Amino acid sequence: MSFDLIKIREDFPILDQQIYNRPLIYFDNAATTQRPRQVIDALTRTYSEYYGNIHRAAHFLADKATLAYEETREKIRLLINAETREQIIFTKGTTESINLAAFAFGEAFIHEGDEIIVSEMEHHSNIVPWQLLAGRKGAKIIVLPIDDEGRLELEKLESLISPRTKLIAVTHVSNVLGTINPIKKITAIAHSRNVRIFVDGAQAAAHMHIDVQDLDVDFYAFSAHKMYGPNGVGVLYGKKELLEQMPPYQGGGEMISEVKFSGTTYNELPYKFEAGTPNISGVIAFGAAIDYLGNIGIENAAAWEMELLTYATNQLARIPGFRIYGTQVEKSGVISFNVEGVHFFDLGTMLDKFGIAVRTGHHCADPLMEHFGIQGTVRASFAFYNTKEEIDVFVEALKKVISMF
Ligand code: 7TS
Repeated sequence: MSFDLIKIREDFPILDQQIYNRPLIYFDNAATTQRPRQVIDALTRTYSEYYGNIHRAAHFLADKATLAYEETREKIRLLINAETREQIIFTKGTTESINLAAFAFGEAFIHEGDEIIVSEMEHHSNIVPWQLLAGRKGAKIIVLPIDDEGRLELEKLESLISPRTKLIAVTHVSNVLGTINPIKKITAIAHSRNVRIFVDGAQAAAHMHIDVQDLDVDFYAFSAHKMYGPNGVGVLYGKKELLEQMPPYQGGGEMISEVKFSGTTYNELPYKFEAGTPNISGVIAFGAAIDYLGNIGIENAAAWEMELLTYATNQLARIPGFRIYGTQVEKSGVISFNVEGVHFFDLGTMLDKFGIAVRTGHHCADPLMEHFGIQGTVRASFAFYNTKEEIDVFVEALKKVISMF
C-alpha cells in the first residue's frame, strides 16, 4: 500500500469517536462517505472569507466565489476527461442529474412508442425518472435482466434493442452487488444501433478513474457526497450536441439570456441547466475533495479497497449460512449479505450496538431484491480509510450476533 493509513484517518475527524463505548467502524460508505478536514475547512473558509452570489455581481466577494466555483468545474472536467467545461452541469446530486437528463432528453428526443432500456440492478433513482418520462410521453421501459451472480445478461442486450429504442440507462457500479459493469462494451453495442447511453456513476466516481471520452458515454452522473465531498452537490456530464438540443429543466435566474413576455431566450451551456442560486460553498468544497482524492491517488484508494474486499469476503464466506449477493469478479468494495435464520434488520441493529455502521434494507433497489426473492440485505461498504483491523472486529461481532439467534 502506497499511502499512510494512520495519517489518512487523522484527516477524518468523525472517524475518531466511540459509539456505545466502542470505536466507530464506518462501513456505510456506499450510502455516503465521510469528509476530510480539508473539505470541512474549505466550506468554513468559503463562508468566512469569500462568500457571495456567483456569476452576477461585480464585487470582490462575488468575483472570488465565482472563480472558486468555476475552478471546481474545471477540476471535474479534468477528473472525468470531459471535452469542455460547458458539459459539466452542477446539480444537487445524482438523483437530480438523472431527473434533469430524463426530463430534458425526453422532451427533445422521446416520442410515443419509443423504448428505454433500464437494467434490473438499478437504484430507484435510475428507474423512476425514466418511468415518469415514459408515462409523460407514452414510451415503454424495457428491462435488461441480470443473472444470479449479479452480472448483466449482456448477450440479451442486442435482442432487446429495437428500432424504437432511444436510450439505455445503466449503472457503472451496483450499490448492492458491487458489480462493475462493462460500460465501454455496452456503449459500443448501443452506439452501433444508434441508441444513446446514460450512465449512473454514483458508486463509481470515487473508486475508479473515469474517462468519459474513452467510455464514449452520452451522459454520466455522480454525487459529491459519495466522493468525500459535501452533500447537496452533484454533476451531470453530457455530450455537447445532445445538451445543446435539450430544453431547460428548470426556469429561473442564471439560465436565461433575455427574458421578455413576448418570449425568453436561454443562456449558453452549462448555465442553461443551472437555474437559481446553486450550492456555492458545496461546489467550492467539492473542489477540495477532488484535490484530496487526487493526492491519495484514486488507483491507490481502489487497490486498498480491493484488498479490504478480498480480506473480508474470505473471512465472511466461512460463516455457516452466510450468503453474499454479487459474486462477480469485477466488483467494488461492497458486500451485501444475509445469514440464514437471522433477519437483516436484526443483524444491522445489533452490529450498531458494537459501534459498526452498516446499511440494511432494500437499498433503493426493489427490482434487484425481487430478482433474488428477498426483502433486503445487510450491506458493508468500504472506503480507503477503512482497515483490516476493523474488518476483524466486524467479523467477530457478526459471529457473536449470529450466536445470539
Ligand atoms: N445511483 C446509485 C447507484 C446510488 O447508489 C445512489 C445512492 C444514487 C443513484 C442516488 O444518489 P443521490 O446522491 O442522489 O442520493 N445510493 C445510496 C445507497 O446505496 N444507500 O444510500 C444511498
